[in-house]
This record gives sequence, structure tokens and C-alpha cells, in this order.
Amino acid sequence: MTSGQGDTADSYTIHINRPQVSPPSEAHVTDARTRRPLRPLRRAFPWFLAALLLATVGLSSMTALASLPQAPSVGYARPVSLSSIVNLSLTDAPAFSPQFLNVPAGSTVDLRLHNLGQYNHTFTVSAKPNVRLAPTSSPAQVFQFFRLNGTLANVSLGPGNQGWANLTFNASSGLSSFEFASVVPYQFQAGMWGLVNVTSVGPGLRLSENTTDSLQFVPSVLAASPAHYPTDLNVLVTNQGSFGHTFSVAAESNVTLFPGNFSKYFAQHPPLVSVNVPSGAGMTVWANFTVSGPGIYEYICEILGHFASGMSGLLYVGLPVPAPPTPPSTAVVETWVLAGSAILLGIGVGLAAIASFTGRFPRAPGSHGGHH
Ligand SMILES: [Cu+2]
Repeated sequence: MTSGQGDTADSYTIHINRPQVSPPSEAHVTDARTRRPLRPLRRAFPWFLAALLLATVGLSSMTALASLPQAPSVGYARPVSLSSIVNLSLTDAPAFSPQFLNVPAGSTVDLRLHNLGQYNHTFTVSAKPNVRLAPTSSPAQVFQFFRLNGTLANVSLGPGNQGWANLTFNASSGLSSFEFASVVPYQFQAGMWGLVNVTSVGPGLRLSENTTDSLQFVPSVLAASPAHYPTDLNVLVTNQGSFGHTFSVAAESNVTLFPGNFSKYFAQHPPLVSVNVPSGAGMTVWANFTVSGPGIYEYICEILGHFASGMSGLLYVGLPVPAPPTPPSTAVVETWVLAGSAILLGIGVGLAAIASFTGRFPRAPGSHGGHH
């Protein structure tokens, strides 16, 4: 309280001029109450400001952390298994989950069916490969479709019921698709359909890839670790969007393609594989090819403009996928920024508390003892 000039001088003046008119302590307290409450905040203000600035830095670094680019997901190859049990749910959406099943040719898949809904549903699989139900089919036309093509399975499940469907696909049915649907009227029309996609057979490795309407391969990194070379790779490419694409793999490893030069390169070095991914969600195609040795093979979509928009990926064969670059650690900065903000804020609050305390009890610092 010794640093103040104006207020203190005024109060001293009042105090000295009118010592007996009113109780000095009362006059003083009133004076302090009317004038001093502004001072603790003013004194602590720089500390609050510093804490605010530091906190702003901390928040912006957290924002930077949240907006860091995500590392691409990696699709790893799996060996072809020749028998499997798959759970398939039937729901009131109405829908099948999963909607698309992938089964190796020459194998049996045991489907464990479960009706999770409160309505009847059927799991009815067409026996004729590569024939699709028209989306505009009426309920009568759905029945007609399965009557004409025959069924590999036709299981009707009441609410909550479970059942099995055992499907066997011989080697000759490889690389084909069989549609399944619920034949309960208007369930197919509402989206209750799916596909059994039969893969090729052989000792090769299976991979899954997807195409999207944002012109991306998802994942954009594929990895396979073959036990021997040459090796067969079977990539099931599923279209998640509506646009058509191609899945084209460079013939040579460790070659970087560019939107401006890939067609010339492909003319000189025909791609290991180039398949058309049919337009329409859920459409699939198998890309089966042989690689002669380890390396990084780039794959792209050849549709005009798609590669330039980022539609490419890397296939790592027999090589480890490098770890994504570690982002600069903002966590360390955050810790000291938060701690610093807390300390500065604490100092500000402390100063404000001390100042207001002394403001209410002006005698305490001993400045008035000298006057009395
Ligand atoms: Cu494309």
C-alpha cells in the first residue's frame, strides 16, 4: 500500500483534515471500499493477460495436433483359407450385415444366420453367377428371378431366429458373384440384398482394396509377404462409390508414375494387371496377377483425371511398410504451456486476493500507525 500515490494521498488528506469529525477507521474503510476495488484487478491484469496469451498458444498447438494428417491405412495380404464360418445378420433396416461376402473358390463357407429384427426375413442366394437383380424389380419380379435362376440357399427366419446356410463353391465358380436377397415383399427394394463374391483358387495371397467417389483407393497402401516367388496376388477391388475406375499395377517395382507419363510408360511396360472396377456401389472385380520378386509396386486408376486427383497407392511385396513419419510432438509444448498458464493465473489470482485483502484492511500494512 506504499506504492499508491493519488488514492493514498487523498485518504491521507481526509484523514488528517478531519480526524475528529467522523471515526477515522470508518471513513477509511468506506474510502477504500469505493476506490480500491479497481486496483487489485488492475494490478493482476498483466498476469491474467500473460496466462491468456500462453493458453492461446497451447490451444492453437492442440488444434495443430488435431489437424495432423492421418497415416494411410495398410491392407495386409491374407492366405486363402478353404473353409470358414461367417456370421451374417438379418436386420429390420432392412439389410444384410455384412452385405458382401468373399469366399475362395473350391471351398465351403458355413454361414451362421441370425435374424436380429422383429420381422420375417429370408436369405435367398441365386444359383446363377454374375446375374444381378434389377434395382427396380417388383416383389413379383424378385420371386421370378430366383425361380428362374434357382437358389444355392433359401432360408426363412422369423424374428430372433437363427439358422445355417452352407455354401460350397467349386473351382470353376471362381471369380464370379452370386446375388442374395430377402424375398419378403419390398425388403429387397429397401436395400436387403448382397453379393457372395467367389475368389480365385491357388496358393496366392488375397488382398482387399476399395475405390471411392472422392477418387481415392482405400487403403492406399497394400502389403504382402509371400513365402516364395513368383507369387500370385488376388486383389478384390470393391467400389464404394458410383464412379467407375481401374486398378492398374505398374509392371516394374520401384518405379514412380506421374499423371503426365503413366500412359506412355504403360505402353512400353504393360501393367501387371489392369481391371475395370464397375460403376455402382458394391460392384467388385478381382485383380489377379503375378509378381516376380520383392519391391514396391505403384498402382493407379487410369480414368482420365483420377490419378491426378490422388487416385494411386503403393503395394509393398516382401518389404516392410515404413512407419508413418512421426508428427512433431506438440504434447511437450502443451504441458509446459498449460503449467505456465496455471502458474501465471495463480499469481494473478494471488495478487488480486492480497490486494483486495489489504484494501479492506488499510491499517494492516502499518502505514496508518505512523499517522496516529
Ligand atoms: Cu478412378
